[in-house]
Parts: sequence; structure tokens; C-alpha cells
Amino acid sequence: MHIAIINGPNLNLLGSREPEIYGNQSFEDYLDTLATDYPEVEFSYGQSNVEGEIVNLLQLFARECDAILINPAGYSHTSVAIADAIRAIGKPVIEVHISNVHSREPFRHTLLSGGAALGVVSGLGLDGYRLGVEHFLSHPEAQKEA
Ligand code: CA2
Repeated sequence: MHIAIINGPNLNLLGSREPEIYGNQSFEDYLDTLATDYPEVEFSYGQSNVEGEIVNLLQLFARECDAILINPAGYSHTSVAIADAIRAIGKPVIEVHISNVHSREPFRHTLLSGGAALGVVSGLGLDGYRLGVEHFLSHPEAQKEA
């Protein structure tokens, strides 16, 4: 199975700032662990701070991958364009949030993109990405239906 992971704005700073909210591991280090733990999965990874580039990544990865994990970060709460792209690409998408957005400021409680996704994992740290991988592996039929 080929799974793409897309991270949105500022997630390139993981591990270097605000460790009390986002932990102290860089995403690249975490992805190395994930790739070691799931040798049967091919991973592709993209990160962008730009909304339209995230739309482009969704369209690109949808052509070559079976399923997508996305953390649109701040755009989760505002982006009609990313929500539209998730609905348009015809591949299963799980949205991951490292922090529990529902226990934070009210503006983080709205997830425009999450509403377009198959499901949302929030508040379980980087483990949320692994849980998304587990879901895709244990529900291969989801790839056919999306
Ligand atoms: O909890 C999440 O994963 C978020 O998507 C993270 C976003 C935030 O705007 C969402 O409400 C919830 C912020 C990403 C910022 O990432 C940083 C990482 C390290 C240091 C500073 C920011």
C-alpha cells in the first residue's frame, strides 16, 4: 500500500518550538520510525506553508497513492479549497491533529477539511498518524469506495 502524508503550515517547525503542545520530535524523524515499523507501506511525504500548494499535493498524491493522511494545520479551520480538494480526489483521506483541537480555542473547533475527510484523529500526538496508517491497512476496502 502506498500512503501519502501531507503536513500544512508551520509543521516544518515540529520538534523545535512549542514542545509542550506539539512534542519534541521532528516530523522527518517520526516518519523514519513509521517507515521502519511498516516496511510493507510505501510512504510519500509533502509539507507546505501555502494553501494552494497543499491542494496541488492532494491532487498529485491522489494520482499515485492509495490513501492520504493530512494535517492541514491552521488551514483546517478556514480552507474551503482544501476541503473541496479532499472531496474531489476520490481517495480516502484521514485528517490528523497532533493536539486536541476541541480542548483549545473555539476557532479550532471548526474543521472544514475534517468534514470532508473519512475521519479525524485529534489529540493523540504524532501517534495519530500511525493510527491512520493502521486504519488504512485494516480497511483496504476503503480505497475502493472512495
Ligand atoms: O494539532 C494540530 O496538529 C494542529 O493542526 C496544529 C496547527 C494548529 O493551527 C491547529 O489548530 C491544530 C498548528 C501547527 C503549528 O505547528 C507548530 C509546530 C511546532 C512549533 C510551532 C508550531
